Amino acid sequence: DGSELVEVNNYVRANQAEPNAEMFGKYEGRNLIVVSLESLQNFVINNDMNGQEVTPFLNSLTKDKDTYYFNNFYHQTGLGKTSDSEFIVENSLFGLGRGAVFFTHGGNTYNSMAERLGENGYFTNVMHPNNKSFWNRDMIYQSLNIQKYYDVNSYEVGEGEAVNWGMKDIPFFQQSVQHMTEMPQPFYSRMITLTNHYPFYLDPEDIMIDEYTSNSGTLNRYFQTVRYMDEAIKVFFEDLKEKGLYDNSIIVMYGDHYGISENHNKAMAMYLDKEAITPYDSALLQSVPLFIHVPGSNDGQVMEEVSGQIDLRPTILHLLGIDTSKDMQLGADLFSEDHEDVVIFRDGRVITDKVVYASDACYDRATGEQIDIAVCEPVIESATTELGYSDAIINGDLLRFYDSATGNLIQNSMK
Ligand code: GP9
Ligand code: MN
Repeated sequence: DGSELVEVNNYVRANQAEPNAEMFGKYEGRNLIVVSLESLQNFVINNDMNGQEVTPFLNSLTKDKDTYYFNNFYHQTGLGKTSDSEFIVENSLFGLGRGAVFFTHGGNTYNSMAERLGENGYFTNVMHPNNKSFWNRDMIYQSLNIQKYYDVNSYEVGEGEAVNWGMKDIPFFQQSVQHMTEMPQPFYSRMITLTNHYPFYLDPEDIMIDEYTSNSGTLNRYFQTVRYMDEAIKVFFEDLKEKGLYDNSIIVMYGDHYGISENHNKAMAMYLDKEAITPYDSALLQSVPLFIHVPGSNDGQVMEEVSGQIDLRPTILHLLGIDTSKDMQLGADLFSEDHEDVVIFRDGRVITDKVVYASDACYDRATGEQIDIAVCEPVIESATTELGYSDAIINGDLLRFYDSATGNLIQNSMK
């Protein structure tokens, strides 16, 4: 009810992170490209597989003068997989503990990142070569105020250009850049790749590295589809440059969720040279890479802040000079001094710079040793609070009663 909204609002206001004054608005007016990298986990970055580099292009970005690479960033998705990551990024709220919020609460009122950008003159769109109703996207994109969805009908999928779940990433990126040349600027395009999806098959002509050799065909092939996706991103950057879209854009790329589940722990342990994968290891393996690539910034760094997908909305909007101080967000700007080193998973696990809480046990972050559960109590409590508030907002459709322009609660909700 309304009193719940009052409580959530008080919590959000009290925990807000001040934007970094130097970064706020630094890239105002640029196009925004956000790329969801299917199933990409951080363990492949700057790593090799039987002596072969898995992600040469992304590795070069980790050392690039125009790229902030976050190596301690985590996905926070649940059963909604890709759609959960979309939801988290757009709203800076969690998905739900059961089912996919895209299906169950697609008709709610939201104050999405797309809505904010639209109010600020952006042409907002999503690009993804799948059927428009998959994950209920066509419905919820209306609630998220996304102006156009470039679904599979916006692409020409030629002979041999589809694998696994649909269109291959290279032609997808090429045709997407073509669409971008025809968009009004500034635009916000959120792109969702598809090739690096379970079961991770490729046509022979797209294979660039060998399979790994373990008892898991899934993990063995994963390196190959990741390698293909890396190539596709390289082609994407080249195309943006060629079409004159590169210099005036910000490109944010992140892994949407894990690709290798715990069913493949034995093979993962072998690859990572460990005896076994513990709950502590599993939690840390949920790290996905985040790249914030800002052409011309000359400020590229490796960022070690513990963080998650929920932090993207405020981070991005602040770079573009859009105020979020009235918004109902649970994440915090990654460039803010106030950003805390903590990430909460949808299933209640928590990682900070000091501890990992997983499987009802508390671990020392640095050593992986199990420690007294009392050390984890404060973070367990704040995880319960934040997940509870997020659920309250979604289950009660509470943003109906919130005027995000003024930060006022709408009186109806007080009855
Ligand atoms: C489907 C694509 C993959 O359109 O986003 O979905 P996933 O299975 O990863 O949630
Ligand atoms: Mn996905």
